[in-house]
Parts: sequence; structure tokens; C-alpha cells
Amino acid sequence: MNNAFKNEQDYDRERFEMEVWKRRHATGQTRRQVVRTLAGLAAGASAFGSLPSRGFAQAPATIVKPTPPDKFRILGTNRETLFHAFKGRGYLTPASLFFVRNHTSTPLIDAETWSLSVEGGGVARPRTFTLDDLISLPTERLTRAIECAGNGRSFFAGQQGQAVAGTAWLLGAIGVGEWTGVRLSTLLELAGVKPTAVDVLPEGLDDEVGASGHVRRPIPIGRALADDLLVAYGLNGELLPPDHGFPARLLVPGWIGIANVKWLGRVTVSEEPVFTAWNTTQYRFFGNEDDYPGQPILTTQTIKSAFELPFPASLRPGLNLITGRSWSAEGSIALVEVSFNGGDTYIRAALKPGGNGHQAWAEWQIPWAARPGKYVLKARAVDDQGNAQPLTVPYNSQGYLFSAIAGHPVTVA
Ligand SMILES: Nc1nc2c(c(=O)[nH]1)N[C@H]1C(S)=C(S)[C@@H](COP(=O)(O)O)O[C@H]1N2
Ligand SMILES: [Mo]
Repeated sequence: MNNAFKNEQDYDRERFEMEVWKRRHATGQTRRQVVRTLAGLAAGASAFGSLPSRGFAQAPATIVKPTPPDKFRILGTNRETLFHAFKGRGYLTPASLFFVRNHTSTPLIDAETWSLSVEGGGVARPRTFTLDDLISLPTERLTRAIECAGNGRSFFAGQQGQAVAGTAWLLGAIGVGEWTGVRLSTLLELAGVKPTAVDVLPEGLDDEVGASGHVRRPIPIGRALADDLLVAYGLNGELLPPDHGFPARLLVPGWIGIANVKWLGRVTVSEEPVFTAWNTTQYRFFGNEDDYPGQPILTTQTIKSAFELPFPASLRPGLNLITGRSWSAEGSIALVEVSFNGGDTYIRAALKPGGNGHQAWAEWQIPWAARPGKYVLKARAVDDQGNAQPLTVPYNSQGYLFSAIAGHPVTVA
């Protein structure tokens, strides 16, 4: 076999095949377990007596990976990346640093018995796909952000004095990954998607969220068939980690986090519009009727900027190199300006060359000769579509899509 004649895609495929093989052999999976939460795994383990009880003595975790307090904020079942933890960690967010938003808890899924079913009245030939099937289909790779609809929510209260419901994120409910997968359209075509299809309903294998059932966010067929919509099995060149959807998740670039359904088990194609909690009582704009006529369903994320500084931050007097990132769900970043006086005047920041991807983020920096005192730093971005960050955003009761310029308190002493 002559490697010189292989294309890049074949290399990718081999790499993922090897990873799947290694994972199987490392875990020695003999029992037929399709899905187990950590709690379930612990119970199963003591029944089988095959695993040391020590590791399972404590209460079941909701998240598998370590989320140390110098890198993450704990918010219920979720973990927010502290924005200053991105500093110096490169353009792509390492899997270990990626924020986690779990409606319940991370299920442990056995890739050997897992499969993804594509079914429903909107397909002529319902099909199931194993992980090996997905890996052997044409490979796509995209660098894109995944960002929670509620990222920045705490600024509704903190900056606009408006009480809103939901996880009180600062600005760290975002990560940029290089996602590897297969187009959802490829799977839909293999299943004989009908021209009468209307909505696609991806469903997660994690626990049901009370009466709302499994996480299911409907996606209109037009969006579902677009070239950039992936069933992703890789993050930054490795298989997805358990917390981020192993063995497969949806990647819906530019759309709010919830559309990127993790631990995908089923995609149901329907010839009727589909409604679940995730497009009726959640992820809609409930607010002033003038601001949000008809309580629209959220789709696209927005534009934001954040400093790679603790919140609030303390700095030493003298020259400080201030760094941050800005991002837009609709394009790439064209301009970032920073204010050191609470927004009275702004100075252009230098965008780091290279990165600045479409529907991802741009890294930037600006020097600051800081004198002792208390300051509010602000950063504002404009994207290549002409979107700019506003001074305020209209209230909505669940605090979605906070895109306004966010004040960052800094003490220099
Ligand atoms: N199955 C399932 N998919 C899910 C979720 C979930 O709880 N269960 N959370 C969603 C939300 S609200 C967000 S913001 C993103 C977060 O992705 P991450 O945890 O990989 O950062 O996943 C989405 N996909
Ligand atoms: Mo989210």
C-alpha cells in the first residue's frame, strides 16, 4: 500500500477507525450496554462485581471530564469556561476546556452497540447507521463555534437591571472546535428523504428532561439539508469526548447551542411541522410584543466580544497587553474596538492574523498603559456582514442572545 496516493480524507478515516478500535479494546466492552448514565454504570458495576467499587463510592457525577475551578464555573449541571482560561490556548478550544451544557447528565454510550436511526414519514427507506458507517461515508471537516443561546445572560441583570430566568452565564458558554463528520444531507438522502419533508427532529439519548422528554430540537428541512450541517463524530481530530456527544452529535453552524443535539440516537423526518419544548416554551423570545412580535423561535446566534481576564479582574499598573475574542454567528469579524473608560472613547484592537474563521471567533489584543484606579473595559465588534454590537438588547424573559457591549470591571493597583 502506497500512502503517497491516499487523499487527506482517507487519512482522516483511518485515524478515526483506529481510535474506535483502540477505544473498544481499552474498555474491553463485552457486555451489551447501549446507554448508561454514570449512576447506571455504577449500579451495573457493583452487580457484576467487575469494577473496583472505590471509584464509584461518591454520588454520580453529571459530567465525566475534570472541570477544575481555575478553568470552569459550576452552574448546576453545566460548566462555563472561565474566559481567561482561553488565553494562550490557541485558536481551537481544546476538548478539555470546552464548556458543557447538559440538561441532565452525560450518558456513557457504547459505540459498538450504538446506532443512529433515520426514520419517519418523511423518508422512503428508514435506515440505521453505526459509527463505522458514519466514518466510512464522505468526511467533512468544519471549524465552527458552538454557543449556548443564553451565553451572556447574566448581563441582563448585571448591566440592564432585568431579572431573567436561566443559567447565569457570563460569556464563556462558547467554544470553537474543528468538527469532523458526515453531512446530515448524506444520511437523509440515503434514507430516501421525500420532497414533502417539512421538519427534522434530532433526538438525544441522554435522560428525559422531566415531562419534556428527550432533548429534541426541530430543524426545518431546508436548514437540515444544507451542506454545512454535520453529524459530527470528531472534535479537534479526536473522537468526541463523552460530555460533548460521543459517539455523534449534530453541528448546526451559526444556530443556538440547543440545535447541536448531543448523543444523537434518532433523527425523525416529518411531513408536518414538529413542536417540542425546545421550540415552544424554551428557545423562543417572550418579551415585549413590539420587540418580539409573535414570540419568534430562536435560530441564529449573534455577535459578542469578551476579554480574556477574570471577571472582575485585577491588574498591575504599567503596560498590560489586553487580549480577548470576538465572534459572530453570521460571518467573520471585521473590526474590534476597546474602551478603557467605560465606553466614552474606543481604540482599534489588533486582530490576530490567521484564525478569524467564519461563524467562529477572532483573537485580538491591545496594549494598555494602566494607571491605578477602577475601570470598566468594553470591547465591541463588527462582522463582515455589517452586524455590530448594540449598547443594549431588548428584554426577553429567558435572557437569550445578549449581544450588547459588556462592561468588564478592572481594578488596577
Ligand atoms: N442531547 C442533548 N444535546 C444537547 C444538550 C443536552 O442537554 N442534551 N444541550 C444543548 C445545549 S443547550 C447546548 S448550549 C449545547 C452545548 O454543547 P456542549 O456541552 O458540547 O458545549 O449542546 C446542546 N445539545
Ligand atoms: Mo444552550
